[in-house]
Amino acid sequence: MNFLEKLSTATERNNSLLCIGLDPDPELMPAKIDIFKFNKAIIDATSDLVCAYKLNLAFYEALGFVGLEAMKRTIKYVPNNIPVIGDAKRGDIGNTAKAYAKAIFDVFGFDATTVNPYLGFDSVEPFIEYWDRGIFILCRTSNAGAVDFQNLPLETENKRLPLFEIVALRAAQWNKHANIGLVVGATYPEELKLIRKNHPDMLLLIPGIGAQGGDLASAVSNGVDAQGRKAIISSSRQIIYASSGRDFAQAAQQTASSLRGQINRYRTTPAP
Ligand code: OMP
Repeated sequence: MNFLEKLSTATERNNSLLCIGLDPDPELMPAKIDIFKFNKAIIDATSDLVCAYKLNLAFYEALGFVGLEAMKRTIKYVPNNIPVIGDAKRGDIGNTAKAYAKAIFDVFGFDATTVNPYLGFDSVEPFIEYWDRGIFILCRTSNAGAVDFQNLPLETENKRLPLFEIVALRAAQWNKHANIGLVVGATYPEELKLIRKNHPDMLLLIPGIGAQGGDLASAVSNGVDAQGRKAIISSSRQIIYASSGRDFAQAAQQTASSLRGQINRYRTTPAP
C-alpha cells in the first residue's frame, strides 16, 4: 500500500482524521520511562483512534543514538496499516536532498515526510520521486514568526500574492505523482480557509491545536474538503502529556478519543 492508500484505509477503519504526534520530551514524560516504552504504550492505547502518527525527528535526534534507536523501533512498532509521518522539515541542494530522502524513506522507513521548500524545486524533487510516499510542503506554519516571510506579498504570473499562496501554487504544479500535501497551521484559520478554497483537492496536514491554542472547530471546518476529508489534524503535547503520571497512556487514549469525536462532529459542519 502506498502512503495515500494507507492513510485513507486508516481514516475509514478508525473513522478518524486525528494524527498523534509522538514528540518525546524527557522534561514532560513520566520519570524513568524509556522512550520506546512510552511510545509503545501510547500506540497500544490509541491505534484504533488515529489516521496516522507523526514523529518529529528533532525530539529523537536531541537524545542522540538512544533517541534514534527508539525512533526506529517506534516506526517498526506502529501497525503496518497506519501511516507514519517523519516530521523532518528537510530542504537542501539536490544531491543533499537526495541523501535526506534516502535516510527518511529507505533507512528509517517513514511513509511520509515534511519538507521545507525554501530552496526550490530541485530541493523537493528527490522526495517527490518516492511516488509511493507522502510529501508535505511547509506552506503556512503555525508559529508567530511565520509572518516574517510567509505573508510577504510577491509578484508572480502578473499576480500579487503572499508567499505562502505562491508555495501552494508551486506545490500543486509539482504534484505530478499526486503525492504532495501542504502543511498549514491551525493557528491561522483565515489562511487555512484560503488555501482550502484555492486547492479543493489538496491533502492538508494541520498542526497547532492543543498546546499552541489553535481552534479545533475552525481548523476542521476550514481544513477539510467538500467530502469532509483530505485533512490530517495533528496534535502532540495535548495528547501524549495529558497526564504526567503512570496513567499517561490511559489519559492519552481519553484525550484522543474525545478529539476524534469532536473532529468528526466538525467535519460535517460547513466552514463559517
Ligand atoms: P504540539 O504543539 O505539541 O501539538 O506539536 C506540534 C507538532 O507539529 C510539532 O512536532 C511541530 O514541530 C509540528 N508543526 C507545528 O507545530 N507547526 C507547523 O507549522 C508545522 C509542524 C509540522 O510540520 O508538523
